[in-house]
Amino acid sequence: VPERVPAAEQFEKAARGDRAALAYLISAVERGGDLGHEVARHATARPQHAFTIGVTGAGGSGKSTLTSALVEHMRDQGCGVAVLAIDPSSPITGGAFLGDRVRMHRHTSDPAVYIRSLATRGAEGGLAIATSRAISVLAAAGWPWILVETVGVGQVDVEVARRVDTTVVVVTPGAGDAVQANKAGLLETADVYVVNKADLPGADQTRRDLETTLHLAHRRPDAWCPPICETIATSGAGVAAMWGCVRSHAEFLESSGVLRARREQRRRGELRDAVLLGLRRYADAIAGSAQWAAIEAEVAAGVRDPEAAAAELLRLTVGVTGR
Ligand SMILES: Nc1nc2c(ncn2[C@@H]2O[C@H](COP(=O)(O)OP(=O)(O)OP(=O)(O)O)[C@@H](O)[C@H]2O)c(=O)[nH]1
Ligand SMILES: [Mg+2]
Repeated sequence: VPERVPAAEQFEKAARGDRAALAYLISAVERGGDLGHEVARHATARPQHAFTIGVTGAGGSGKSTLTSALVEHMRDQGCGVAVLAIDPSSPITGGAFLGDRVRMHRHTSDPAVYIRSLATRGAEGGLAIATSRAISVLAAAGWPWILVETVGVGQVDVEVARRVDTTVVVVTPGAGDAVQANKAGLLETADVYVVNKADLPGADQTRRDLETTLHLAHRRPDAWCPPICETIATSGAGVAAMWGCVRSHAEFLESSGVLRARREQRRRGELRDAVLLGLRRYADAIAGSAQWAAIEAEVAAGVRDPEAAAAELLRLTVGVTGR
């Protein structure tokens, strides 16, 4: 672990390719606290020119294999790329990440590839906020392309998936993935669909299911029509075409102004998250006060409406005069 040096200096080192400095900065924002906030402030102040791509889908759909194949393809194209593997499954052992590591191994000696996992669901504000901050650090350290692998079946994971510019949703043949992803609201988030494991039977049916879903869906306000790619991640087949789809979407975002709007929207969301987090902490801090205890006792006794009591507490403590 590098010693405590100012964040600005760590960023200079990280931008020159110092892996330890980069790891230190990401760990800092992952943990949060004063140092994490200092690092996040520096990251925001630095120039950032990264484009972020999320790869999401159900467990076992081939996201890691696909990400690895994509990294290989991007390297052939001369792109430097950082990979964030978001693994909420096991904060203790790192679970699936170890498996990912093995497949990613061939990239680890390449100075233009950086791979890192985030597993701390317990970090302040949760995984989605940690993801945004880690992305910001990577961008501020000069990484031009950032891939984020998430398991995208739960609501929280969909939240994480929304922290990127282009969202790639991976489904597999025959598993009812398309339906499942649709239920989770993931298909609405998708900018590019990938039917991975196209070597297995049922790939055509899955493509048709997706086309039907797309056809039935409301027209997107941004007028982008998400393409459907087929890949065999294990052999790399279809990965070049998929990269082409991602590039097309990136160009669309840029030329239409949607990129700017989306990023602004995302930052608004981050502000809201931070305010909510602050309010929650504040509420925890004052929960033991006499004022709180008195009102709480009335609510507990059933003589006072909880909502009205909450409004009163907010007015008295934060000065909020909501409903
Ligand atoms: N037949 C076939 N198998 C594949 C393909 N892509 C990945 N697999 C296999 O599917 C399994 C899961 O692949 P992963 O890349 O670990 O999937 P994942 O979505 O990252 O899994 P989690 O991170 O655990 O959610 C592995 O055994 C892969 O070798 C493919 O295109 N065809
Ligand atoms: Mg994986």
